[in-house]
Amino acid sequence: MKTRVTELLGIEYPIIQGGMAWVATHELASAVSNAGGLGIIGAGGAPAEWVREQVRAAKAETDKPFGVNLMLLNPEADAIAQVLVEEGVKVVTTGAGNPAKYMSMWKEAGIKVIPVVASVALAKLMERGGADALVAEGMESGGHIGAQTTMTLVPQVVDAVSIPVIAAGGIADGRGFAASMMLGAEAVQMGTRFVVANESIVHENYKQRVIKAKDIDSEVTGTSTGHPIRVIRNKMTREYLKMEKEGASFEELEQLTLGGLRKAVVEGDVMEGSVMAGQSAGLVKKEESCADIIKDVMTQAEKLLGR
Ligand code: TUI
Repeated sequence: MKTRVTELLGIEYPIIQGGMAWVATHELASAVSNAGGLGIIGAGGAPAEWVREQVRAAKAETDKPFGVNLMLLNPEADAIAQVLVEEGVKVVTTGAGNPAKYMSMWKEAGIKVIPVVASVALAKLMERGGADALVAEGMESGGHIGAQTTMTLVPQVVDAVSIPVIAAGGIADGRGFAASMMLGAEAVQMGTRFVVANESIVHENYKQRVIKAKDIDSEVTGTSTGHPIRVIRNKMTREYLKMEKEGASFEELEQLTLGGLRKAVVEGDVMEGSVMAGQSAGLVKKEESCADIIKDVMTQAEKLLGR
């Protein structure tokens, strides 16, 4: 399936993998790229030198294009932005902020820049700043989220810009893919479905928690602190939401989630850790290879779209 996004990135299928902190390592990114999508290494809150090593490892594992996601709240964001240029990374996505200050440096280096946006305002700003495409991410996504849903955000962003738009948030199968195309998107970004991939290095407990998740198991912490984070319900979220209701301070709430993603991904503590996942967790049924995930999504989507 050819779109402006497959042409821009030189990939076979218009599927990109979310740049998930702790989860999106070179193992996952190279597997998605080798399967014909765009794999992405998630810098998350990691140091710049970790990102450099990850990029080098991915280069050794695939000849296909892959990208890196720079999470803009990372204290080493400036250094990472530089590492991406030094290592010749071809595609960069950004999250949780406005990447304007890095844009000219990346464009001069020939990097394709794809900011993740959660509003029409930032989408327009990014197009004016030279972005090559955008990921429009609805609040169905896991992790740090905006306020709009995918169903309403994607067509509004599509109407507001002329660069290609990639839909994200709540997409985990061919139906979500086909719906995204109907909304005017030219690719999708999926995170949660790839969390449970064979090649994903997350703890088995994390994968099983995503697979077992029902529709109503998705919660948002941090609404009161201005950092809304979508996770799967557990002991931590029950305590967090109770304390939030009782008017706990920012510091008290932060204490509950500090290091929580690492605890869940690395240690497999899915009761007290932060099990970040999108609302699509309820659609994710089994662990399989990245190649099988992409094949399944594309087969179902092509049938629905009549191609
Ligand atoms: O970035 C994400 N999702 C994430 S980042 C993350 S790591 C983290 N962990 C703990 C606390 C905070 C972050 C986990 N999940 N998605 C992309 C995304 N970007 N969603 C929403 C936004 C966004 C929100 C506001 C982008 C820009 C923005 O404002 C820009 C401005 O104008 O400053």
